[in-house]
Amino acid sequence: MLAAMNRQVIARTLVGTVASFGIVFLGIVWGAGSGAAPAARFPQQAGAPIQSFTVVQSFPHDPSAFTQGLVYADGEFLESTGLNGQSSLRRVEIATGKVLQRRAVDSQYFAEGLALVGDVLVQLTWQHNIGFVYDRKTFAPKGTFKYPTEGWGITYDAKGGLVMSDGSAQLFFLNPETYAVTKTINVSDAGRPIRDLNELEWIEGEIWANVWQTDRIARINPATGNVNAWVDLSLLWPLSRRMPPADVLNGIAYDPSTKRIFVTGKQWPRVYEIRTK
Ligand SMILES: [Ca+2]
Repeated sequence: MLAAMNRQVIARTLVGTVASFGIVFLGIVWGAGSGAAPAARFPQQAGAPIQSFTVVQSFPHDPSAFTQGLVYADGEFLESTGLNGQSSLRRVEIATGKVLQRRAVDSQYFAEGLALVGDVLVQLTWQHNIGFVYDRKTFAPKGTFKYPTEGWGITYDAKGGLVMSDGSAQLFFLNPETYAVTKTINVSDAGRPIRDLNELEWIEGEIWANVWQTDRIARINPATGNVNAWVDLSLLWPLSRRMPPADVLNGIAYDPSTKRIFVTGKQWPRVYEIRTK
């Protein structure tokens, strides 16, 4: 009787142990594959299709660059980096990652997204409600503008206009001369708001957005805010292999003349040219 009870206890304990390991194992798989995002961030059952990718090629990237904005222009990258005391505006040689031109941002500011609007560069700050405008060629300051929200990402193209994110599920369309808000859209997938929209890029009429703390990019319909598709980049540089100080995936740039898409992350040592599939 005692022996039988013991066997039962042992069996229960074993089942419990196996179950615990199972949960831990699932947790590891989930963490590695999803960017450790809370499940609530993404509709897992209904929602937009999830796309995979291939890497066409990759390039060196300054591993100290806490990338907050990435723009392609005239065969080079323009980049905004964050962190207080390390924030900067840069022009970067794509093939080598060499910083060709750099302007430091005052250490009181934490720089965020970057957009090229004609002859000027527009750079956001995180919590100071101020945007900086620079001459595209010289990086000389040309003015500032205010906004009431946090500043996260910003992108511009002549057709789609100037669009900014603030970490919420909302995107703000700005007048590219006055920076006044002209329209907002709410981003959702299958009716669920997609928060933490970060670095942005206009790509072929869609707004692509990094979702903070995830390895996914939302491809957003600018008219409705609906997510057309997700690009799952969790296998690009899996979290399990990512060592500090490398932080989250952030930074999307597009070369419309060759249809090349570039992505990187905060303090990542590479920039990747990717193709979705
Ligand atoms: Ca961008």
